[in-house]
Amino acid sequence: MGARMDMGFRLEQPLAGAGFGGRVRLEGGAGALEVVRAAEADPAALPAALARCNGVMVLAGMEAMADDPALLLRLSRIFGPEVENYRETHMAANMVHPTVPEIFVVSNIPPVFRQPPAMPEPKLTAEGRLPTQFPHRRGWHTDQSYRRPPPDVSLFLAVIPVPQGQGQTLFADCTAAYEALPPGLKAQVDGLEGLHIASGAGRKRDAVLAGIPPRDLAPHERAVRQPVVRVHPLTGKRSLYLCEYGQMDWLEGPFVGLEPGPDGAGGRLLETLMTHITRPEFVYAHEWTRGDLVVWDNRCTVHAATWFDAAKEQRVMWRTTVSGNPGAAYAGERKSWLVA
Ligand SMILES: O=C(O)CCC(=O)C(=O)O
Ligand SMILES: [Fe+2]
Repeated sequence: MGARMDMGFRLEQPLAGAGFGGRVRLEGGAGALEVVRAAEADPAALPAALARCNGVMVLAGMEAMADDPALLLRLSRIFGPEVENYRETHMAANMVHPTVPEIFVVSNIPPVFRQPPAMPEPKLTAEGRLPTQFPHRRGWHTDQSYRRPPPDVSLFLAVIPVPQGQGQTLFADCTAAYEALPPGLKAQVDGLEGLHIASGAGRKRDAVLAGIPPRDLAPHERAVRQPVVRVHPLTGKRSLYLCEYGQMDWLEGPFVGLEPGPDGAGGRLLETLMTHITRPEFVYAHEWTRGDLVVWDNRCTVHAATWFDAAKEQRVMWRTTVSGNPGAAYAGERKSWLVA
């Protein structure tokens, strides 16, 4: 289905092979500069399109951003008032773009050297497909959910993608997943809070299972409570807000008030919910082409990276993170993650 929007943007929904998401094109086949200018002339258009397609939007043909990274920054500002400056937030310097500190570089080559996730075991599903459902697929998360307030939107540009068939990014629609919950589970998650924490804090599931003694955490590193059901500030829709093994507190959580730990009732509930969220009908797998820009809404989707052959292939992706409109649940809060 195609729908004409203002300023010559056209939104085609849903994304190929998925039940949600959309592709946005500027009529006339123009490149990144024209897209940025059109977006700035009508700043509500692209955020409205993102909301309309439940939080994942693809803009192809943005390769000019790789030569002019300021264009990515300008487009990011359309999605919210604050674009994170990774130098100011003390991200390791090798992961930050040298001249545009709002760009976080996800890459397996120098100076970043970030390795892809492991290949799932087994490599394919019983039907011979790319595994996407948790727990066969691991690594599902929403960006920086260990912060209060958490960020709203991420933009991810393929500067140097790997060949298709590997290095995909997977997305799941947490709004549709919430709506499809059986009534009993829906009642159980309403009002429930998750305990989110960065994986480096030593409380991910693997660390707890391995019996690694917990270390003392500074206030800005501690787990934060997040509502399991969030209300989107633009659409009013409810969606599930959760991560799995790497970004929840598996020592004291993953849920407030439920039996903690990997074998507790809370852990079992989290596994049930993540398995539900990542059911095939809620998932989209993006195969990257150079110049693709994918915009996702961290308030109502989760995503996961996939394996690629890092011994053979080079992958360079640029991410920006936009915040400032987390919704009424966070009104007036100071940032939990700033060093006091
Ligand atoms: O590398 C990918 O495909 C996804 C990386 C990711 O999760 C992120 O940058 O937020
Ligand atoms: Fe991410």
